[in-house]
Amino acid sequence: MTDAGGRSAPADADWAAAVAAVRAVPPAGRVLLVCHVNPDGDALGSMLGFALGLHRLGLRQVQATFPGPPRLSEPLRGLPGEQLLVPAAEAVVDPDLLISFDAASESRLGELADRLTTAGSTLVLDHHASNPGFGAVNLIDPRAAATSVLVDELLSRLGVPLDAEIAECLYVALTTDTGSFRYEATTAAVHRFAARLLATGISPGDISRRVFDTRPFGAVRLSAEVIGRARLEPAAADGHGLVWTWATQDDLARHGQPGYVLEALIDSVRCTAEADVSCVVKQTADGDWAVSLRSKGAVDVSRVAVELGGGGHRLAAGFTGQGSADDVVEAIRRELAAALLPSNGD
Ligand SMILES: [Mn+2]
Repeated sequence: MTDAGGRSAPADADWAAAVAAVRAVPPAGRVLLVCHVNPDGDALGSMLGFALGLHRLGLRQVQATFPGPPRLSEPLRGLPGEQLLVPAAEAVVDPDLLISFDAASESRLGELADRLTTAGSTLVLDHHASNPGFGAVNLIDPRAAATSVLVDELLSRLGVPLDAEIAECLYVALTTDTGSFRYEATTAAVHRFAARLLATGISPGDISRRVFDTRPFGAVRLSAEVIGRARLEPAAADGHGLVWTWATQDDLARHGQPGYVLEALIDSVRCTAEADVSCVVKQTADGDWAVSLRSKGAVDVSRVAVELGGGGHRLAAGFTGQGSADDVVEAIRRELAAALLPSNGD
């Protein structure tokens, strides 16, 4: 099974070019690591894990950053390498090398995208099939379960051994993007990678509890309210079904919660047996809607998201919507029929 886009795994020449790009940075050279806006576990963990790897190689001028406010959601705080993070406004303008992690397009780098033209060289590590390859060197593998899989390979080719600090970053990245080893990209190779990470001595129970299973009580109450208003439309998507719900800034304010607590809601909503497609529409601070889409295989939700200005993977995608929550869902309904995937054997 492959994602749309037709891009294949990096060739040996790409890996060699990436190794050469890193090796070309002198010890006093400046390296800027960037990841996508609102970093998730894969973006942040991949970036910080690689930042630590560069330190192990003797590079001292390493900055890591992401666009927007320099704030991490509570569950992602405290990762090893966090001390290398700087606010976007303080990121070096003309680094010798810029490396982008988990960002499917230049636009996902926000105000940091201009560094792609001012950096001496650029390297892109990603696993989104829709990535156009916006770096001078591109390591993009749509079949990789997480960007951290590519980070692991590049560190290995650079001769940087995994240690517990790097492993913690990469483990957070891997478990985030595989839904703790539940999604279809969870191959035997993913488990072998996880085994090598665990062999460094990291504690998966502690990490998972901190990253995935710790929320304020207000967030639990908020979840109940938002899930309680979910709607099921069995006829949508040509009878494959749609389940959706929405959350507003007022919901967050009433329960005193930050926006990140809404991220995990899609995992509860997508449990619905009667719907192939699930959707959570979240009002952002500037009045738009951040939309999360999931499919169980009948629909290519990345196609829906791309049509509506976003992107993602076949079974998990997102976009930014305008108007009312109803307007956003109506736009999704219209795109669903055109995004049906061929059924397997029935
Ligand atoms: Mn990712």
